[in-house]
Amino acid sequence: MDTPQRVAVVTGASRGLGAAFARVLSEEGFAVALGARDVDAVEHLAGELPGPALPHPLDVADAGSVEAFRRAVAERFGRVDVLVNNAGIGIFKRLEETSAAEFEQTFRVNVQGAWAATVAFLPRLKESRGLVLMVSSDVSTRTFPTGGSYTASKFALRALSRTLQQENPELRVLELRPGAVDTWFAGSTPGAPGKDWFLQPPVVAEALRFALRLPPGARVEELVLRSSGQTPEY
Ligand code: NJP
Repeated sequence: MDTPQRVAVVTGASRGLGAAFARVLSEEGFAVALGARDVDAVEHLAGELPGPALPHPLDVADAGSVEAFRRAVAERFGRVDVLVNNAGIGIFKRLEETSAAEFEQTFRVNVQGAWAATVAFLPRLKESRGLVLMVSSDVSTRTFPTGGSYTASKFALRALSRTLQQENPELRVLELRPGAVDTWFAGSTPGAPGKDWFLQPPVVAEALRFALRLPPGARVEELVLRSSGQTPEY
């Protein structure tokens, strides 16, 4: 087992926001466990980070995969100080066009996946009085046509975040609520036409750096971060 450097765990670390959070954590001196289904991508990212990294397969919708990831992190690092529940998907269709399988998968990844990763690492997080970053959305309090399954999942993630904080006052639980970010989200491509005003992932990851650098005894519970090019809908 490596020496007890502070340790962070990132779900959905293979690209987009997850990779940007991992970079900030590594720059801030954390050893970083990188979980995603795309193992090649997390291995590549691990090679680029300035500090120790553990790339590992992870499907947050699969209980056995979450347990294998937890065990690998325990064996390699033995502690957890930060958990970034970032893995997420979005399927945007009217309610009557959304299939049961699509609805179920959205909740399995965005809600149950965040719950599963949280409870897996909770004992270590409580020991370290750690930080849990829930990557939620600016739509965790509002709805729009075709956003039914996705917004419902983020409303649920908001409820999970708040319950986690209430049940564990020693933790710092941050519900991060970004607006539109230029990633691969929902089948998109970074830099695609019409996305020039979107936030870039490294900008959003600065919110994590801010939370990490807060003095002990203070916590940010919720943070909405939108591009100045986005209409301010509340
Ligand atoms: O999207 P994308 P983002 N198990 O598609 C992983 C929220 N958000 O970075 O498994 C484990 O580039 C997937 O990895 P892989 C959004 O709801 C975004 O934008 O290898 N990991 C990849 O690394 C989500 O919670 C916007 O396919 C799984 C990552 O998730 C978070 O930001 C706005 C997985 C997705 O990368 C990151 O999304 C907003 C699974 N079963 C909130 N399924 C936005 N982009 O505009 C997927 O408000 N992943």
